[in-house]
Amino acid sequence: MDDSKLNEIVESVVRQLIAAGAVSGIQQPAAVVPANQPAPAAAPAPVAPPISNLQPSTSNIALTIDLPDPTTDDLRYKARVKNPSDPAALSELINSTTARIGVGRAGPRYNTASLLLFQGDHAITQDALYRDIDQKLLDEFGLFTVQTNITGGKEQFLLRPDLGRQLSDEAKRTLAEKCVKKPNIQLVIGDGLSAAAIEANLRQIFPVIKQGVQAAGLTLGTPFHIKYCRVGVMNDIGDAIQPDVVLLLIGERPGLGRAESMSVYMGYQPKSGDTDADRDVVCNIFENGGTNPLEAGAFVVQIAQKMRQHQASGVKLKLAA
Ligand code: B12
Repeated sequence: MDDSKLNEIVESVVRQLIAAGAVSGIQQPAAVVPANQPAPAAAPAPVAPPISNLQPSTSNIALTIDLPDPTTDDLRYKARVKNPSDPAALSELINSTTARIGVGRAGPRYNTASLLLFQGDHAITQDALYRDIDQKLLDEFGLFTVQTNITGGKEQFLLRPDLGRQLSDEAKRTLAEKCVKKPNIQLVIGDGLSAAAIEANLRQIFPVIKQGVQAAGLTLGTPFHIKYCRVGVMNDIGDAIQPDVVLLLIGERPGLGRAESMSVYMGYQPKSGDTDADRDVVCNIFENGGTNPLEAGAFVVQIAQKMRQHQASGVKLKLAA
């Protein structure tokens, strides 16, 4: 399609958006009035600027399209099937699940609302992945930070899971200096694949684990935070601190629009060479629909006690218990 045809289509869409009141903030210089039309005498009807004028970097025109946030519950779970034969049943179905159902279609394609929701949810996911855990939250719990062998930021973290499983030399020195050695339980907080997951759950789960460990008469090591953290780093933690049990709170890989899900990975005396077969996990920890963080806190302390009792974790614990 040539540019003039494309411009025509874009201009027609913008005209319709203006007529529908969905567009504001277009400041049109006189020059955008087509040359073959006489200049309007007064109160001109809005005329869509040529496509080149819609790019703020090349002109002083700012185009704002105000649409409601598609990720709010009201819009996310709105039935969009045209003329459903049983609207009440459709609503019930939609309310019974967080899955994307009853979204309707535009011919064989998604409708605009579904597309915008996908894009909004994708942005939530990206934010959770690329953001660091809020420093204020870490300070609230007195957590100091050490790093794995990732030196190239989140991009490298995503591309090199192997480096995210190794504590840096500096981290090992810091742990040697600051941490109580050989505690019964070592609690560690890692960003993993979602900072939002730690931010959503730490305030609830941390005190429950702390109290649960104390109530069981066990010692809790010095808790800390690992930046650029993968599950396998538990081995290096075990080598550095030699606890009975490591509890690693870590952000799970986010789903589309769901970034608050956290896991606790656990291992009995983890050490170099251990694999996931030596570990256990309590997953999908989040409020309203997942494993409640308060319950999860109590549950992981129980599992830790079981690990100590059987001196095993992972597959070995399943065989022993
Ligand atoms: C990605 C993923 C995988 C990937 C891991 C690959 C990778 N390198 O990332 C693959 C496809 C290999 C996988 C396999 C399995 N997985 Co898986 N996995 C997930 C998923 C979707 C995300 C995990 C995550 O975000 N981890 C956090 C990041 C930061 O960790 P990471 O260091 O990058 O990656 C490690 C962990 O993901 C870990 N891991 C992944 N799955 C499991 C399962 C168990 C039991 C353990 C101990 C560790 C583990 O393996 C990775 C390498 O160390 C979760 C869903 C969820 N809600 O958490 C399920 C999930 C954790 N997996 C699960 C299961 C059951 C398994 C399998 C046992 C399935 C099977 N029967 O073979 C295997 C065993 C895995 C193993 N490593 O030995 C369950 C665990 C349920 C439970 N409470 O026991 C979950 C919760 C899915 C579910 N809802 O059923 N998994």
